[in-house]
Amino acid sequence: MLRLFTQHKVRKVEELNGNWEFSVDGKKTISMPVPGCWEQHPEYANYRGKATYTKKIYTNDPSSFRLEFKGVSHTAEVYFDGEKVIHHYNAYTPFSCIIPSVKAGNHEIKVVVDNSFTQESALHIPNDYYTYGGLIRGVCISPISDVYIERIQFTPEYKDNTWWAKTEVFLYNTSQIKRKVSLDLLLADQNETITETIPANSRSSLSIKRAYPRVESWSATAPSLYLLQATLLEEGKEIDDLIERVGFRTVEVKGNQLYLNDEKVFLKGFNRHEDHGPYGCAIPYQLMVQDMDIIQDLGGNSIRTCHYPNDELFLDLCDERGMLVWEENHARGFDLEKMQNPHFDKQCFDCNKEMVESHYNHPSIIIWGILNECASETEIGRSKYKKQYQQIRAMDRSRPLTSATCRHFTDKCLDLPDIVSFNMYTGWYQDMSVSERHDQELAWIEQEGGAGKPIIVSEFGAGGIYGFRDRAKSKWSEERQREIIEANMKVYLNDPRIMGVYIWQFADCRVTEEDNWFAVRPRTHNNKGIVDEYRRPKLVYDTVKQYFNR
Ligand code: ADA
Repeated sequence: MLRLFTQHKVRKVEELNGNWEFSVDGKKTISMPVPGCWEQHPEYANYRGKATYTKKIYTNDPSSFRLEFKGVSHTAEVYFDGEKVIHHYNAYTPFSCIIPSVKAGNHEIKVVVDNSFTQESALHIPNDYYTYGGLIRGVCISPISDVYIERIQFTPEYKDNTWWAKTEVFLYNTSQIKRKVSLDLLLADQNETITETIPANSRSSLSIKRAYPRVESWSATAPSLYLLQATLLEEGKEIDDLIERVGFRTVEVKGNQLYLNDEKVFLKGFNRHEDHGPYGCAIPYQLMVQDMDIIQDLGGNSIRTCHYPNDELFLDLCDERGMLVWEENHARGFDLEKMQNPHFDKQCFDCNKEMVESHYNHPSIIIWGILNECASETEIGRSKYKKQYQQIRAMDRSRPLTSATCRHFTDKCLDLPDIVSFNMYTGWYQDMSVSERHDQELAWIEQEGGAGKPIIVSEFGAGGIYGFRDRAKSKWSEERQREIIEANMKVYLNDPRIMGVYIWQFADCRVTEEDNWFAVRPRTHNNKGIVDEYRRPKLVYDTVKQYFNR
């Protein structure tokens, strides 16, 4: 299952999930499930390097094919019948390629996957989360017309007491002749047809903007969703289609507050890594649902996809549950030296483009975030932040932008985002009064470019090792974790100057041994979860539930 709804009726899409051949050395071959992380196999639990996945397919009809990967961790070299068809870096964004003129018969797809830490990998580095290996999200293939729909972008707007929306459909004519096509759009029982002649070997976008007087809003409490069906025809024959699922909602910053459909929201959130015990980052759908159920049981209404774009399947679930999402690009804790890796800028820009283009239509995503705790205290860092904010704003003006900083009192970028967010570990990394430190932080934000903006405490928390109970409430005990988190929630949840909090973190997650992370992370895990990596609740669970449900 790639999505929670059917995306095609005309285009025949075959999912390639299931067993693939897997080999590290080219000699020994085993069967490996896709989606999945190779770390789930006892022999590869700690393997970091290259591996090859292979899948045989058969087609009756000669055609061009579109091959899509929802996520490969972290670098993919894809071959079709031995010929390289695409290279992709970054585990957390989907990518696809067109394979032209495939003959009928048997064919082979081979993916050389690499999760090594090398100079060429600027974003996947030893870190306080684990870079797994494998085809971690779904794969699909489909015969594709030489004129087809690449993607749809749906932007709702509320005007004159009714919902409107702009629908942009991006088409690609890969043939060598111009093509006269018509596009049928169906949304909420309202139909439109647009005709267009697309020049040879070129892209084109068609757009319409119209009112939808009878639709219901999408909101956290009533997340109404609608299927937007785009069908492409040539001489009356259906040649391609794409179905998106959309919601009518607006997100706006007004003064120092965030509004969803003109209603002020306070974000009671969790930072959630895609990591779940033996499954690694390839979380099965039913466990995604369990995470959602737990977060809603705790009274959470928002999830921050720390620190990378999430699986579309999970975002579909957030759309259905009315869960408000801060989705962010792939970055955690890059100092200036790491931000100056020669591959850094391009890998960030590629990630931002793929994140916004592939996730634009999710109504649940209300905030785009970038560059968690990177070198925003430097002029060079500032120029990189500024370029990335500009890049995302050029792609999407319908959502506010933010970035979680830890460069307290030195950050040079607070004037750039729409929302100011900061990470604070009072009581864990620094022992002082929560309210005093909080007042210091807000006073500094006020002076340094954040005045008048919405403010989010994007991370606060403490470590608690599941099962470690201690009368002395020493650090790492569940008792101390509960005590620190309660002291922080008491301050933040009663401060009208902030419009949201995200607890660090929802669940424990595996971290890398490299760069000595093991030395500061007992069990080689980040143990700040409210639940552990198997979703077993810690003492703090009921305290969080009590405060978030007040
Ligand atoms: C930082 C970082 C998180 C995590 C956290 C911690 O704020 O953004 O990814 O590493 O610290 O657990 O210390």
